[in-house]
Amino acid sequence: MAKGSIVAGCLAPHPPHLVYAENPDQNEPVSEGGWEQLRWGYERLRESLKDVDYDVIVILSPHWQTYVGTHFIGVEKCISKSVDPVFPNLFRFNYDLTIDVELARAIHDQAKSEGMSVKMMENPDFRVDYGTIVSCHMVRPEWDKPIVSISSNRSLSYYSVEVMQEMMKELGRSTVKAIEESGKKCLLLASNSLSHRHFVTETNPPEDMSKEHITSHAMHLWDMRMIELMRQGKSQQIIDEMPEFCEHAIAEADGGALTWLLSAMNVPTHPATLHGYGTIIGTGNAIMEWPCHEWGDE
Ligand code: 2X7
Ligand code: FE2
Repeated sequence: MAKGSIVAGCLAPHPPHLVYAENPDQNEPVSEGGWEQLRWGYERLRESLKDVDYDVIVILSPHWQTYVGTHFIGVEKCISKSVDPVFPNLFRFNYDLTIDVELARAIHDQAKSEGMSVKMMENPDFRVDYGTIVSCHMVRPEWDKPIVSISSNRSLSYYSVEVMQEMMKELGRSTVKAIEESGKKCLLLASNSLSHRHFVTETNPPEDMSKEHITSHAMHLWDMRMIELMRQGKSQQIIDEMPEFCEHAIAEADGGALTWLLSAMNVPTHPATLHGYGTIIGTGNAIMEWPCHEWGDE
């Protein structure tokens, strides 16, 4: 069997506003559009991936929060409605998705053998979080690929950002090892915004773009700094600066997804491609791609 691989890694933010603005059949609320810069960014990402062959999407979302270990969905078919608890007016999405339980279990087993606390989530009535659904929908609206859904173990809340980083680095190493042994080609998604300070009131209508901007200049500077580091291939520096970034920018990378992604790609020195940047209720969001399939065997 040929060795499996990560074909690309992406930073794929998940504000529900993006799906709301797209008006797909699965979502109940109807919009007049909005957040086009980001939606055009996702268009460019989809275009870039269109001829890349892969079997499965592996995603870590900060909105599936687990406090005892990292969990993996272990149910093959998930069909239900996902409602954003903060924005039920924007996101009530009927989903029908398939989980690659075999690969999920392989990552789980590998992480366990490295001493991590892990669990397969086998409740058939489990409600998939909106972060997972939005990122997967924006990257692959056809929903024709199985996914592996990984929870965000909130070790930052229990311990510190340093503990979170160490755990996510190990989870990344376990993820790539299991992928290589599986023989599968995988697209990895870190589902998170960058700076995450948001407005506390909503405009009417929510898609009124005359009101959309970053919450502060400091947040803008952090977002631009992180994007530049990604564009320059300075992944190790991103990991090193993560504690300050999480604290100062209330960054959603606090859920561990970005550190996990960088670790799974072996902390790349290759530049990432920026497909789009934009704000959503004041938070900073970048769509980035590391095209690993172009790098060859390293
Ligand atoms: O989950 C989110 C987010 N990360 C950023 C902005 C708005 C809503 O939801
Ligand atoms: Fe979020």
